[in-house]
Amino acid sequence: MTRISPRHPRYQSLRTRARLAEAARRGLVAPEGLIAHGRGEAFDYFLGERSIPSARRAERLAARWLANAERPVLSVNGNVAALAAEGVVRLAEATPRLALEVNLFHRTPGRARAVARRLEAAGAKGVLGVRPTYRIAGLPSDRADVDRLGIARADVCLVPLEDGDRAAALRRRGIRVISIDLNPLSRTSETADLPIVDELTRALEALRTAMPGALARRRAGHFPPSDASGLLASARRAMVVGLTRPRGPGTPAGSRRPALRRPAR
Ligand code: PTJ
Repeated sequence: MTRISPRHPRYQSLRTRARLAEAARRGLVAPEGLIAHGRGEAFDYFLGERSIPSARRAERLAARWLANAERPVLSVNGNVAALAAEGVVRLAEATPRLALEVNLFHRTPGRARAVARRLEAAGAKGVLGVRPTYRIAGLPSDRADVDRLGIARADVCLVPLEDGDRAAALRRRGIRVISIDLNPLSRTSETADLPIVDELTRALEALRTAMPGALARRRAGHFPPSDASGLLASARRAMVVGLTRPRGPGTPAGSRRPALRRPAR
């Protein structure tokens, strides 16, 4: 792996890139996953690489939906396994009934096994979807291949870094879709019942943190309404602000920016 100095101002971001590139070389991440990551990074930059208040609200509500669900499923692809296998497992441990299912856009049997192995190495048990047992009708991509005991019968599905077609197909089956996607303009974000516009690892950690409170208030089968279009509008506004606020050179994207000042007379 490339050596990266911890003193580099973009150390964390470079390390994440290096980890994904290595995972792509090993076949866990699809080559297209590197492109998807670059797109996500750009949107996160606009947000200041932090969770905005509307994302926090969406995460608290999503924790309630997952807690109240009877058959919740978290769908895991190559990028998610490479970036956040531990975060996925911590959330599954905190959430009763939450099943983990491998679901790939660029599916090969080898990649499906690699994703499951990565989750198992992080402590996951009973990972579904390695050998799909059901096909979602009307969905042309490999994402249609799912597990009869998982996504096929889910009532709530958490879909990080997803594509819009599958989110729409899940909704047609009556499944409530929670997305995690930094792009508020993506078809996935626009299709989801509850879009979380936040970075994957931050979102998983926020869901886990909110889970004990959500479980304490559990009402099975109750899904408080979400304001999906309001959440997306807030994210778009936050990005516009992020793009127009001045930043000093070398300022980390998430740090406090100088307040706008009147020009000196
Ligand atoms: O492993 P596979 O075969 O299932 O393929 C996975 C990818 C990600 C390649 C596949 O699902 C894909 O092509 O996804 P898209 O259509 O590029 O969408 C991915 C979305 O995730 C984009 O809108 C990105 O902005 C967003 N994204 C990327 N990285 C992150 C992210 N959102 C949150 N956190 C991230 N770290």
